Amino acid sequence: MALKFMTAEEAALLVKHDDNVGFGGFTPAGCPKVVPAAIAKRAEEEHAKGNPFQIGMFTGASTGDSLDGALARAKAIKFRTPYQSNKDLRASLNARETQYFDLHLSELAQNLRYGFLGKVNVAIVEASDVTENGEIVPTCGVGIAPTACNMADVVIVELNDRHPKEMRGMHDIYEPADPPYRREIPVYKPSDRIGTPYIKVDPSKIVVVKTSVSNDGSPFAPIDDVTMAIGRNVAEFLVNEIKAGRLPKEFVPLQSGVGNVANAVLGCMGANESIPAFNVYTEVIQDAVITLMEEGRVKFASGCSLTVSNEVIDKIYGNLGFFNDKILLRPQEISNNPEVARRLGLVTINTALEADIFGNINSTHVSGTRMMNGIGGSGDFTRNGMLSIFTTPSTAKGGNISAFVPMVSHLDHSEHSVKIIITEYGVADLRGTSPIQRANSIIDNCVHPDYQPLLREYLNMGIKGHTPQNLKCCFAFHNELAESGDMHNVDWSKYNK
Ligand code: 0RQ
Repeated sequence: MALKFMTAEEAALLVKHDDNVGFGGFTPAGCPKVVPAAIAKRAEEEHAKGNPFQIGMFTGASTGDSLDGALARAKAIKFRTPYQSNKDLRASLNARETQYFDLHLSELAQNLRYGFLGKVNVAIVEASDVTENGEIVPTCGVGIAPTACNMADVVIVELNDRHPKEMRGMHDIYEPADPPYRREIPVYKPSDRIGTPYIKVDPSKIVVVKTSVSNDGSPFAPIDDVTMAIGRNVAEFLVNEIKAGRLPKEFVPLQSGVGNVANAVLGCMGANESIPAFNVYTEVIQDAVITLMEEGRVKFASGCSLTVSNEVIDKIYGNLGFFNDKILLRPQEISNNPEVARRLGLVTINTALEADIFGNINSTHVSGTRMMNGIGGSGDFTRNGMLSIFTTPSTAKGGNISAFVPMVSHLDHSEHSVKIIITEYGVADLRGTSPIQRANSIIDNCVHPDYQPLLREYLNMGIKGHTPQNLKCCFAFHNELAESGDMHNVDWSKYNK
């Protein structure tokens, strides 16, 4: 059957006010661009006429500015889940104009199928190829695209010729059966293929919009001394774990979060000859992984997206013969799957916004109230990996904020899941330690020297019980930040009355 072709503006008319839309892609990689921008324009036109126009949004994770940014600025988002990182969207949800709920990334697709989140009316996905029998080959990010396409009444495909048809084979599309029929997910090593190289849908649901636009890129900031020191500390810690026999000498697959710290950690691991060439089983494959692959230090990378610079994506597409059997892109339900993370025994490395001295982590809420990005995949991996590591610079905002506080102002990862914390100063190994031992280890090894005396005083206030939290003082760091803009100014006597 012949496919239907449309312009982005015509396709945008297929989306109605109050529809729920599932978008393909993961981070800016592989997200649709021209149709969301056309929907945003349409929303502005409807609003100008006094008509309501808002959609519910399911995405893989964060997206590009032409998706989250454009729709947020057009005030076209009724609700949004999961992870986001766009400044205009962040402002909108912190103003509570957009209703946002944060989910573990592995859970979204199944929650959609279970019917927990309502209908998916329309799917909008980017593809490198689409065939008349309904085979859709994604581009450099998958996300929730398979589930969104299967559930939607209408599937709008942005066929983007920036991505070659020859990348067919780089994806492994698989949706597990739902309970009570689910079986094990048969991924036993990162390179295992368990699905198809395309998403298959009824071709009568498909409309195609031809495009030729690059991913919205966000180049990484240069790696500074603090980030580099964190990277070195992680690499040295892992070498010691291998030497001590707690990590197998063949090593285990690595998951690393997104951003500069992750890139620095990977760079330092690649440079450390005591770590054998390794596999990556993660959600976001970044530039550093591709460099290490070329150097023979990374053998295989399974992820949900190639979140790389446009320069690196061109390099991959220009040398598919080399990369095609070393990279596999999966739906986030599989890349982030708890069962697979536990089976493969991942070393997981994610970044905290703040941690408390007892080992609890806040990854999402600034001062307990303002949403930063969301939990993303950090919970999927932290809870289920073999060895979960959190990294953070010891301070933020020029030193006025200590990343370590008496009690986190919001909890994402509890003391029960967090095994190791690493800053530029060193490593706190929390395995097999009691709350007071954890606190001493974190203060001695990770906390910035400016804040060590204050936190030691906190521990020595004479509070009884298993975990010596002083409920009168535990948010003094946050209160002082709000009042004077500097956590250095904490004076315990002001609170401990
Ligand atoms: O502010 O942007 O104004 O400079 O937070 O901090 O140090 O640049 O670190 O970019 O790696 O982000 C936790 C947010 C860290 C991220 C978080 C301020 C700081 C700066 C950013 P500026 P950095 P990063 C894979 C796994 C959750 C999801 C996850 C994240 C800005 O890593 O979203 O792990 N993680 N996903 O100044 C106030 C504090 C602060 C603070 C830092 N305590 N209070 N502001 N900042 N600490 C990804 C996916 O799932 C897709």
